[in-house]
Amino acid sequence: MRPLVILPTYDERANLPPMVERLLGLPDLRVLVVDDGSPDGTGQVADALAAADARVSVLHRTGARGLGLAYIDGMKQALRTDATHIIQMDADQSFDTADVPRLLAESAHADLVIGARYVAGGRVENWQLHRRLLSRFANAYVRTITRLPIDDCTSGFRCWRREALARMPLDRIRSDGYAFLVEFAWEAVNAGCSVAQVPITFVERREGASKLSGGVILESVLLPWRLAARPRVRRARM
Ligand SMILES: Nc1nc2c(ncn2[C@@H]2O[C@H](COP(=O)(O)OP(=O)(O)OP(=O)(O)O)[C@@H](O)[C@H]2O)c(=O)[nH]1
Ligand SMILES: [Mg+2]
Repeated sequence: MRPLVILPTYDERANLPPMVERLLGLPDLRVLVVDDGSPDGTGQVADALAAADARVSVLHRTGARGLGLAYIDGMKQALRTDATHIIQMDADQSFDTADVPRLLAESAHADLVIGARYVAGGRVENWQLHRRLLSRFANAYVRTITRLPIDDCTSGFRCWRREALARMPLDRIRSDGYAFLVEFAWEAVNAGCSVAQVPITFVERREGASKLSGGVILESVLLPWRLAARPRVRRARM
């Protein structure tokens, strides 16, 4: 098993070093940081981490920034390596690196494994009531409109089997932020990927600022309707 963790970063200079250090404590794991020219110098912090350890590499993006664009470029780069599993994870320490082995173990049974808050055993800590309600509502809203059979489709903690990710239409996924996560999950189900969820505990970030904006929310409100109207392919299961 040769897992690679993609960490998208925008102004995460305080969060990145401790996250990378913990990830490198896990066996056989490599890290790809995808930075979008963070004004706070996270890109240089990432370069220093890469210079200190060959298991870390950095993709410096230029041009339009965005979580979705960063992930697409990071995934393409990951697929050019010999990684067997590709893991998506926020770089803000909201997810516990100690859960990575649990997602990897479950990926023996599923093409896509989601670290999920809204399943039995899953938890959210330190989130203000309005963020909790927004996130729960968003998931119920998406499920109702798109019939996506996933309890936590806005979680940014996911593990892909390489073969499954390689078959995803990466250039077709255009949305950003939470909408990107929803659209990607929808495309995975539509492509016949098997999806599993493992319960995780999510902790609100302690360092740095959220990038959640009105635009991100509006895009997420509209996306499920676009997905509901999108033709379903229903290919054979992978
Ligand atoms: N490369 C890149 N990374 C981004 C961009 N926007 C957000 N990120 C990263 O994506 C991850 C999730 O972003 P957050 O700001 O934590 O968004 P969130 O989790 O929805 O918001 P919080 O609940 O406040 O944490 C973090 O690692 C961010 O640094 C971007 O435009 N480019
Ligand atoms: Mg976050």
